[in-house]
Amino acid sequence: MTAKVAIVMGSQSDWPTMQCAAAVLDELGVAHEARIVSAHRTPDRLHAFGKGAADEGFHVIIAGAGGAAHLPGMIAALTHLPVLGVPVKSKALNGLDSLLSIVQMPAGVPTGTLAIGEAGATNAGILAASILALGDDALATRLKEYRAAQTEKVGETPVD
Ligand code: RP5
Repeated sequence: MTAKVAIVMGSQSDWPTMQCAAAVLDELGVAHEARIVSAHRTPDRLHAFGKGAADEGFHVIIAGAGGAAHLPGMIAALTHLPVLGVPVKSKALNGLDSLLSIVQMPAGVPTGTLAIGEAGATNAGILAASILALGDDALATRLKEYRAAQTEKVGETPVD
């Protein structure tokens, strides 16, 4: 299966967070590919990835970074594909820096911005699947089943 979702991250240290996106995509049966692309340490790789992502066959890009998190925005500057940004929790500021770096894009170059950390990575995976499901009925069915199973797990009363 050709990967339609790219999961890119600024550093190896982002992988434990970004694995949550990979995990939910696996659960939904969506092929994906993960790469390390640093806006600051590998700017040429960033440029090549952003310019070439559509030609590589990707339809959605999930980009996670922490601190001065320029990766999602720079990728969005280089491609027309939807970019979902995941603010990775930083050591110094707990990810607030990452969130603000990703969310405040100038008009005309959007990044969809998710929550800080693992919840954001999981939701980026689900959102990527939702986007692909617009043109994939079987995936839409799996997504509805995933949501129904999640609802099913919520008890009506708390247990000790
Ligand atoms: C960012 O700097 C990365 O996305 C990562 O979240 C953060 C720290 O990177 P390392 O110093 O752990 O490689 O570019």
